[in-house]
Amino acid sequence: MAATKVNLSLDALFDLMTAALMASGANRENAEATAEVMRNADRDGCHSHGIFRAPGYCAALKAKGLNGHAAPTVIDVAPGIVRVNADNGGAPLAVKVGRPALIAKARSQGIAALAIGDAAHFAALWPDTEPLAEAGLVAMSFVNSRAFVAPAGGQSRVFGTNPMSFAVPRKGRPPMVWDQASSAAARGEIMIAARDGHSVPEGWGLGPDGEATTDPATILKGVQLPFGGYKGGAIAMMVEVLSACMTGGDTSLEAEANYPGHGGPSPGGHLILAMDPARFGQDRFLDRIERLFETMLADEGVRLPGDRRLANRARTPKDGVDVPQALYEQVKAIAEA
Ligand code: NDP
Ligand code: PYC
Repeated sequence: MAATKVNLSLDALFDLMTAALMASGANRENAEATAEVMRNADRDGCHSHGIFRAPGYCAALKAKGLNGHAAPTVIDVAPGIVRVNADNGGAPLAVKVGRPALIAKARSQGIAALAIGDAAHFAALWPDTEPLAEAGLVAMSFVNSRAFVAPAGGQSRVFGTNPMSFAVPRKGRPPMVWDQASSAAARGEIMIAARDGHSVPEGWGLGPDGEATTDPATILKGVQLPFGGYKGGAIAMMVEVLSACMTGGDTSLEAEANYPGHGGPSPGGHLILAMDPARFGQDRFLDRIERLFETMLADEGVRLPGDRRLANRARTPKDGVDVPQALYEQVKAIAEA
């Protein structure tokens, strides 16, 4: 039976999550930065990283596993590298604070990196890259989390679900942005399947006994698998190196070992790259991108990544977002406590 839903406007969703985060110990600046990213995830139809994550953020704040009064600082490390010391706060505020310096460096150097080693990332990644592409830059973002995923061929947890995002500016249109886990599925999708009593496709994970299973609760106790066998496994490893080892953040294994078990995010590594096509001398860049996409789309059955998200974005300001009643009551109770 389908769960009862409550329909919320985007503003009501934002206010509810901001109130819950503040009631859990965040100041307004930290709460609003995090609530904005969750609201935008639900707005765009990415429900595994919308209000679904609010109870986890609140639990981490209450347990002091996440600094709700974080004051991220920007450090100019090198001509092409900016670092944000995130003060063990949430990634959304750290990224927001570091973005202007990243854009300035990418424009002056052609390519630049933003390194964050002590922020808790519990969100979708496209909010990291989309604003950079809106500023005319090609962007990539990489983040690790706790150890949930086995290397290809293995059965032991080594990697996070290690997502990455890629964004390209377009001529007269919103940027093309893709954003995906390097596991066969985001953990959030498996958690939602377990909550709603659905099975999941084969290939998403193994049980604690190492046997393949389609039962989400068993996979959550066991291990997730990379997408596409050894190819996804290599990407998971690359994301681990770029996000954790290049920034000094915890690897997913270290994050797991240090995890206090509050159910929310743990600090880890996060790297964002930005490239300026103009500084690469590519004055026909936007036209060539359009030609590439036109050719792709001429093939029936092809769509661009991000198109589903943009369609939801056009719809939800009018239609609002449906939130499971139990989740709504949970977040409301936190906000009113
Ligand atoms: P999905 O598999 O749902 O989507 C991955 C990408 O593929 C999206 O850009 C999507 O675009 C695109 N896509 C889907 N179907 C098609 C198609 N038929 N043709 C072309 N493109 C397509 O994402 P995941 O489940 O892997 O990840 C969901 C979210 O979870 C992401 O936002 C990710 O950042 C987040 N996440 C966060 C983690 C963290 O540690 N913070 C860890 C893991 C995941 P569209 O959206 O338009 O469908
Ligand atoms: O959905 O895989 C996931 C995830 C991990 C950390 C945050 N989201």
